[in-house]
Amino acid sequence: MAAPIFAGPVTADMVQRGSDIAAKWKDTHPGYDYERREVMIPMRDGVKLFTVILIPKGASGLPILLERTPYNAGGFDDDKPHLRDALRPSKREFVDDGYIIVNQDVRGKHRSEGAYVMTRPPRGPLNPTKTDDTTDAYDTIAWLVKNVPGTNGRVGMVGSSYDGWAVAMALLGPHPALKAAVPESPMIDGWMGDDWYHYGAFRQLGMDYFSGQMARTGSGPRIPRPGADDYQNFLELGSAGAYAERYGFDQLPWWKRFAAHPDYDAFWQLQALDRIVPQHPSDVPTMWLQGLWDQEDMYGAIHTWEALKASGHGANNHLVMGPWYHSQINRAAENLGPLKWKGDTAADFRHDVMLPFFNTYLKDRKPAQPLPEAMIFNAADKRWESFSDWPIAEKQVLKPLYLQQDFALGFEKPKAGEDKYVSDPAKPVPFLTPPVDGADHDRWTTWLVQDQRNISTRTDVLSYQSPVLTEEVRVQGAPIADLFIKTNGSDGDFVVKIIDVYPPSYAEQPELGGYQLPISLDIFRGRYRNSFEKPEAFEPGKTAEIKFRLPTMNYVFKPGHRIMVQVQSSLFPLYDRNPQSFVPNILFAKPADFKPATISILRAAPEGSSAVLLPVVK
Ligand code: PG9
Repeated sequence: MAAPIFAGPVTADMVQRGSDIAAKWKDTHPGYDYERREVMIPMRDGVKLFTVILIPKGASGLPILLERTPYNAGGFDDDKPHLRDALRPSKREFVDDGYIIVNQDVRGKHRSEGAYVMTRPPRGPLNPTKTDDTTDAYDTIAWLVKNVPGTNGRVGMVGSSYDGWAVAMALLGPHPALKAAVPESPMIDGWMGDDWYHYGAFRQLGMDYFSGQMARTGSGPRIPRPGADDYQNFLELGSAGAYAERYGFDQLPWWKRFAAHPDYDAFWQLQALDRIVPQHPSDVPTMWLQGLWDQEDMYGAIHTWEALKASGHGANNHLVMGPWYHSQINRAAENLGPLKWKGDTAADFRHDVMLPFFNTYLKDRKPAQPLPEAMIFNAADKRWESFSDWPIAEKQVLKPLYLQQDFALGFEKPKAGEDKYVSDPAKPVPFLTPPVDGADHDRWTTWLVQDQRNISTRTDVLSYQSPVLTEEVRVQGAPIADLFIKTNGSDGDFVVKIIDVYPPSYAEQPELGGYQLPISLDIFRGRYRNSFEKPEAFEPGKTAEIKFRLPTMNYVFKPGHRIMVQVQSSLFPLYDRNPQSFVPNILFAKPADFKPATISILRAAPEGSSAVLLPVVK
């Protein structure tokens, strides 16, 4: 017999007739050492931006540290009673020292109102509205100094990458309360050498960013992958345009603008901040900071700083280059891949240099040492070096290191001769050993220090090597790749790498024996060799010069090591394949356009000798 159902009295309080969701929940934060305010700050056009303000309890006379971001200003732990635990570790030094921390969503992202535009160009021909991220930063700072309790009325701005771009934008017309700024790895010129292209070669692995950022106001999806290996996924789909079409990118207005401008035309030039910032130089003390192996924004900080210095604004602008991958300044940095440093180079730098830099202008506290013009890590000696005039022009010569017969490398000019390889778009050179997973953070952030032995024996990679060094070769500055080539294709890419080859056995760190460590590398799309705006086909059989600047080095090739230079024609699938036959827009190259090409590197030609011009110092 079934047990009787208990049928005691049902009282009214047992029954929920509405919803179990609180009518109006108010956080109670017992024991918190800070107050969290969420406000909508009105901009001059009435649009309101979502802003999180974190005020230490009892704040009085504290400066504000502001970061503007498209990456969800409110998206950090708020269940931690101590502010230093709630925030990213990179803000800890500032919390400990006494700062009010403010994060804001840029227009149209996450909880901010308004329309989102990808790295919205400054007001002008590309942005006919009355607002941009200069005015939004200005209006935000004006509101903060008026409305936030406990401040001393001074604001500093910080942020990496997109957020670093937002700092650079604020500097185009800063509010008077903005007293110091640190753009970290800022995205500055998306065509020349930051996120989207490098010298015209498209970084197609970044396409997930397009959907992630612009499919929704919040976070968007990653592009679905048919297989686990992005080398195969991208190869099978053909061109970046075919990839975009398959995954519905025509829904993204940005993709349409982007894809219509593969060349360095007005669309790119009018948003290149290394051109624009020096036209509107500010008096705000600014530290332009980036990583020496920054796999995303290697170009922006140093080029903007150099342009400011060249136009006479070096006095309030400083350059910092750390031994870091992209944004590693905000993470632990005891090592970069297999390269080990003495201590946490990021935390130490933030504590010993960046915080004192802000404190100088936001708290009138004199630093122990004034910040030099440039501070650049020397990864060979594993220490920071300070420069009062970078690069040390009078001590530096650009010394050609020639590609020589039998794949030797040396400072003596070679005799005529050439080395050939077949670049086959059906078998592009991988930038990372496959399988490649574009979402693998560890491999992505360290690919620039990956051992190049993985590809140096390929027949389509030319590896030139110096004898074992008997004396150190010290380099400080930006090297230049200068190749004289012939190809039977009508287009082609050129990758040049400067590599430190470790001794075959290396007792200090045995796993580095024979390691081929890239110190500086980049890719150049050959059609832009004469003009970035007007691409030109190669003429088969005619010598062409491919000359481009490589990333800056502050390094010592030590006795016992060798210097290597590698030349190849693809870095796949990070960069899209060059079809090697000239088409109007490589993004939309058709399968039949992709053709193998035989490429000759002329060691010496009447026009010149192929070399890497090294910034050697005595
Ligand atoms: N490198 C990223 C990015 C910046 C700007 C535009 C697109 C991408 C970033 O880390 O924010």
